Amino acid sequence: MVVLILGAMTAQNTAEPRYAQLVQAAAAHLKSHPGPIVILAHVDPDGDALGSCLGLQRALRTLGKDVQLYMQVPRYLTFLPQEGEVLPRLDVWPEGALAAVLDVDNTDLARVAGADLTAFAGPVVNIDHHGTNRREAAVSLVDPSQAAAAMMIKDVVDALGVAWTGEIATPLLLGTSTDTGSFRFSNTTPQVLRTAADLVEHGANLGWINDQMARNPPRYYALLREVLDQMAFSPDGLIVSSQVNEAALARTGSAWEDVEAYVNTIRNADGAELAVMFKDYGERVKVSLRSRGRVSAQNIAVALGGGGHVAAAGASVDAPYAETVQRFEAAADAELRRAGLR
Ligand SMILES: [Mn+2]
Repeated sequence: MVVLILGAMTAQNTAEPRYAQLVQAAAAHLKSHPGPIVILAHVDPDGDALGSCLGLQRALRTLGKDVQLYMQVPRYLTFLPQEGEVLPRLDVWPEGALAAVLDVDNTDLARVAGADLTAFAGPVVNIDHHGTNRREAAVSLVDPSQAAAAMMIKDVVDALGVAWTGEIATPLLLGTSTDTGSFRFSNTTPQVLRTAADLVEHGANLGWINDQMARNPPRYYALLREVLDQMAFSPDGLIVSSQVNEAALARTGSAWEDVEAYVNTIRNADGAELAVMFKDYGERVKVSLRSRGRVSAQNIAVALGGGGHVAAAGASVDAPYAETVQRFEAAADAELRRAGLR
């Protein structure tokens, strides 16, 4: 009994300094680097990617550092950076640069956006929370137990000794919030809430973040009306579906990227284990799948020639709408039977 407790304590005591040491090493590398610092994240950047990059850039700039951040900011996050803070793409690496690669697995260089990292021979500081990260950078601050990369940047900013401002804390709170589903997902650990509390204490504006994130243009509601009009349940209520086609986009002034949000909206329907959105391009149909966890969206997507995760997956089917629906229903029925729900 005593041995077990001591063993647990020892494991904890050796794990904690390791993370703290890596935070210090990352901060020391960034602080002592004499040349420009280029900050990059992953393709299709999310709130954690942008929030982490912006928080680190602002912190390093208060130290007088030459920092450049390259990213294609998605439309729904354009409220966060100031004008000129984020540049679209780096073409030529500046002399003596250091690359800070955030929220992206450094082993998958193709997933690094904003610049060609394969053409870069300088030092890389990688700060990330993906379990597949092989820690191959000059400094790899990697901790898969962290819910958001932004939480790790918060620790690095503390280690840099930068005086906290709301401008630094707010993007880090946004990253922590978006990677935890606004503090609703099961990864919302006590540490997440402590980090968030610290950031609010440092001046982060949670109300402003939520207000900005909740802003929908009029076309969102116009397309929502179309989505709800097409919303349907399978006879047993286990599958909820909707569909959008080119005509619906034209009627509402929407683009295909605007359709992404709605599969999560219909997924909230009580009793439905699976939500599916059909994006009807005419000659082919994109199928977006969301599961509440009992059925595998991935299995259905794979059966349709696509892929993804258990909770979220998708496929592009080279067939007209009616045929795609038939194929989907066969694949979904097989998966619901496998899961013991039919
Ligand atoms: Mn992340």
